[in-house]
Amino acid sequence: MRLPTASEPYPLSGMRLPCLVGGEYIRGNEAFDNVSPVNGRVLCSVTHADAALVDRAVQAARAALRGPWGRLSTPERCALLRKVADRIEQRFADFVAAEIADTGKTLQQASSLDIPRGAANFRAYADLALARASECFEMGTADGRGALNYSVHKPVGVVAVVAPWNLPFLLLTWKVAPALACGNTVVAKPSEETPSSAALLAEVMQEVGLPPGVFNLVHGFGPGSTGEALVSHPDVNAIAFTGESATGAAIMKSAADSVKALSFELGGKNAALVFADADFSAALEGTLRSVFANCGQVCLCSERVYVERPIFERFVESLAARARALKIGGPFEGADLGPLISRAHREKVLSYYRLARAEHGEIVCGGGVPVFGDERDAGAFIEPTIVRGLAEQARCVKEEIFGPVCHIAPFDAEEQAVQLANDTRYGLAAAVWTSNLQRAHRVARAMEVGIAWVNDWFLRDLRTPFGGVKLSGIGREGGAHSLAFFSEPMNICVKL
Ligand code: NAD
Ligand code: 6OD
Repeated sequence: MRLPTASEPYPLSGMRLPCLVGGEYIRGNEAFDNVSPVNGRVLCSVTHADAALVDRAVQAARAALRGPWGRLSTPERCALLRKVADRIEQRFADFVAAEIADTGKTLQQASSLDIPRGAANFRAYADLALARASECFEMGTADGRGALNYSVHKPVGVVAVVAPWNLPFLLLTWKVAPALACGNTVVAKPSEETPSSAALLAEVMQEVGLPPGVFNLVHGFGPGSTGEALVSHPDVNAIAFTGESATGAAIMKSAADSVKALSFELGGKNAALVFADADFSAALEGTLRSVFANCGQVCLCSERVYVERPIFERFVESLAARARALKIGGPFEGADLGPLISRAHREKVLSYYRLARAEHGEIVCGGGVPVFGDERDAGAFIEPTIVRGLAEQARCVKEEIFGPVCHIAPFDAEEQAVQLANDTRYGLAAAVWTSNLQRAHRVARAMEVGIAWVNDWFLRDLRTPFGGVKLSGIGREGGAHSLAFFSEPMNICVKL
């Protein structure tokens, strides 16, 4: 597939990005700027959806449930979703360019992970919805003739999809695809930081002929703005949200009055456990990736690394050497690490770098901001950072930072490693590095998380359950779990 080049303009450059409501593009007067985290320049402006426009979007979505979309068979719906995937691939370079313009992430990552996964999400859920079986139970009755119970899956109705900025297209489509596959209609709100790939998705939905109102897109902010208007709207039936745990709590409150179904994928403070018997270089490369991928802005990233004492010093030195060698730069520079999403987020991450020092941590590498001597100094770049020596109760060890940073500490025994990993209010993911097969199963199972990887990280099979425990989420998505969330099962009992 063709990739964009540095000299090509970003496809939405200078435009006013519209909302899509009932099949109509709306370019309102109220707008906000979309700013590049690479150099601080304004990329485009974005139509801000106020409460009235959100209401129109929800009403359009409700009306579409009763239109041609509601009468499509599952195979017909799934055929449309496959066309969406095909069209994303036909416009691959545009999507990649849009994603890297908004986020500054590397061309390599956007073209090998973010955009391919967007297309894959539509194909996977088309396949899964088609293959879904119904339950059927025969029962006895007093007259001896019996009865047959069978289930049908109906759509839940209007689904609000609220997405974050870190993997914008991957995470938006991860929810939009199963929602549509199950026959729902959608009002999607991408993060205000990353509107572009969602804007292109709206175009694709129009291009493949999705009936008006089936997919609606509203842009804007969260509290007191578009997001809150959407999640508190009485005619929204279900909310699929990915973002911070505190935002999840706020959305729960907004959704409570109308008792909406909720699926939440929230924050993490994930541990990596490296045992002395692990393949050293695999554990090193894997941990480098799990700490610094996407500039540390993946909910699954390891922010706490625990290493068995006999290899601790060697592991710290090697990880620090690899971190120092990471090339920081813009999307087209062959860099390993792009910028953070914004200057505001960089300030938050830097405040944790300062806090780590104040909490008596030792900065092993990084801890500051790179200086380029060019326009990138107006961006949101930051150094990859490793900290050691913090107390386990330090805020830097307890709170999600969401940047390219980890705390690294030694452990002496397996039970201690398990206890340290689980001593957190979050429970999303863990990575266990060991060559002892029994230990691998034992420790992975003991992790209080939704997803544990053994000798790898972020290896995804879309049929598997995905989500977190404790502050990291409510419910599971992925495979049959997504189909269950986005459907209402109904039992039909037929007396024979
Ligand atoms: P965020 O919670 O600030 O925002 C996410 C989305 O929610 C945005 O679209 C935002 O506009 C909207 N929003 C904010 N307040 C709202 C409100 N009161 N009502 C309705 N909508 C509201 O998250 P973020 O900063 O965009 O993303 C980073 C966070 O997301 C991190 O905490 C990360 O761990 C988490 N995350 C979790 C997963 C997962 O799968 N568990 C995946 C990716 C990111
Ligand atoms: O791979 C996925 O399906 C998924 N939801 C990843 C989430 C990554 C968090 O930043």
